[in-house]
Amino acid sequence: MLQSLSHHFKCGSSFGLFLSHSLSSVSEEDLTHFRSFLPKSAVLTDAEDLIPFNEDWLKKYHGNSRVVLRPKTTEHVSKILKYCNERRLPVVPQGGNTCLVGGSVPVKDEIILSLNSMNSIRSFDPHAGVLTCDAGCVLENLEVFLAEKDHIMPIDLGAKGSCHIGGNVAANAGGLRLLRYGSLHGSLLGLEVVLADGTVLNEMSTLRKDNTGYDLKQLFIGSEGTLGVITGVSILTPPKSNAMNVVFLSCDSYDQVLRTLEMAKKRLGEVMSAFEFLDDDALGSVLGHMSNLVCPVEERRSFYVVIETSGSNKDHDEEKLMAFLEEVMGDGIIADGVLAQSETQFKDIWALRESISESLNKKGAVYKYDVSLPQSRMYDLVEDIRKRVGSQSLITCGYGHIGDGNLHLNVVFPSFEKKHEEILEPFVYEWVSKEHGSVSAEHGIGYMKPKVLHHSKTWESIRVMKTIKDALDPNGILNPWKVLPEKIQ
Ligand code: FAD
Ligand code: 2HG
Ligand code: ZN
Repeated sequence: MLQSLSHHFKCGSSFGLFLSHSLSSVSEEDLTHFRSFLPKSAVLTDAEDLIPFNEDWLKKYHGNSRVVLRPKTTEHVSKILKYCNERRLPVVPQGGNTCLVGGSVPVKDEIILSLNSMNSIRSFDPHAGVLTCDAGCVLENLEVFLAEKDHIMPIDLGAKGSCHIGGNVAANAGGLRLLRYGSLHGSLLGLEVVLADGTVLNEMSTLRKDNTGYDLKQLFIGSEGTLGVITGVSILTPPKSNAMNVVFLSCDSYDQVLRTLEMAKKRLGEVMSAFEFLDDDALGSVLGHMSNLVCPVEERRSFYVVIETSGSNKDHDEEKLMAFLEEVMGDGIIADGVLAQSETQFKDIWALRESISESLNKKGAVYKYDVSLPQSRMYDLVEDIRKRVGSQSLITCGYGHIGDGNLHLNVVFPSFEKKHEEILEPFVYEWVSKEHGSVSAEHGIGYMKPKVLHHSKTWESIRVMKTIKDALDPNGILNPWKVLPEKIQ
């Protein structure tokens, strides 16, 4: 029998006052109501069934929800939210649950609203390259669909087999192709969003240009489920490139990685579609985890770079790439390098880069810091953390989207413990703040970082964010305790 409880939490207002939202817990009557309009399979209450929804990918955050709702239509979502808003029932929207900052799981016993039954492709316009689909479509499925139409998704990431396009939008995920195709703020053309009170906001434009009033969809990109539930997405997809190349290079110092980047920007310019780096600890972790992969270069070095080119003319691109490789190798910037000679090699090189997270997750409790920094200072943070942590961590490594100024610092301990966290935080955030970087480059704020949001945003900006949150979700039912800090100055 479910008990009706009442949670109270405080939220700051622009005047330094604290408003208290009173939230309820799900009762038997609520479940009966949900079952009255949702199919039987759309209301999960069995404890076993709930486990994967209550736990995040890192196994760092654990919620205690007693019900997962799996709506099949936008109308279902609207009815659920209208009811929850009236009953003050808190709701966590959930996509593929691959969030790395604890945003996709409940903090307490919030209702989990899973979008995984809303996964239809709505339309594809081959002339404009515009795809419209439900928010619960898995990213990889969209890629497969588009491949047949000679198009690609403008976003790609290691979690593509599980993450939803709606989750990508809600997180404003960056990933491996941002360097070429820009952020979702540019490629997203429209959204369908259900607001906290059940209102369906139809912003499903397929137009590239539309300056009529405020561009409301932008508000929901990166809002992490706190402003509305995304149910539909309209996105601009680029044509598939005829010529794709990938190279794996090794370097002895971080300075050489930077010089390679500088050279690649000059020499590969318009054909470069990704520039990623990893250190030898990151590579060692993947090689230890994926027995089918080998180090592409003969000798292990301190750093590696993955560069991808995509263009329309194979000969032209290869000529450019070879000239670039000769230059960086001739100048001694690169120690060794491999150009993928087959589709398999191409995939294997990308698998090395994309599997780093998964391999580290298998080793222990991973503390992740996803930061934007001036490229010249990026690896100093990894070195400083190595010194600070000493032999206490199992692995400390750095990798990421260096072409976009985005470092992933990962520190692995045997378990999640306060004493480990205290070695790393607030040190990392203060370090990043001093360099005028961002404490979250692409993974968002979630439940992990509301307290450190002020390191990258002014209190004036945070107060405006709170004003927007209060306007769209006055009862605070959408993803409570996420993104905005409890106390606002
Ligand atoms: P979830 O994890 O389910 O949710 C993410 C957030 O969005 C939560 O706050 C949730 O409440 C909210 N949300 C989800 N769906 C909706 C919706 N329909 N409406 C409103 N709110 C919603 N991120 C990057 O930026 N770049 C990367 O390269 C990258 N690589 C990754 C690799 C791995 C192996 C993993 C595990 C994660 C990676 N991530 C990366 C992190 C993560 O942001 C992405 O995987 C993805 O964008 C999350 O999508 P999801 O569907 O799993 O969303
Ligand atoms: C990546 O770029 C992802 O591989 C995950 O953003 C980074 O796990 C991480 O820290
Ligand atoms: Zn990343």
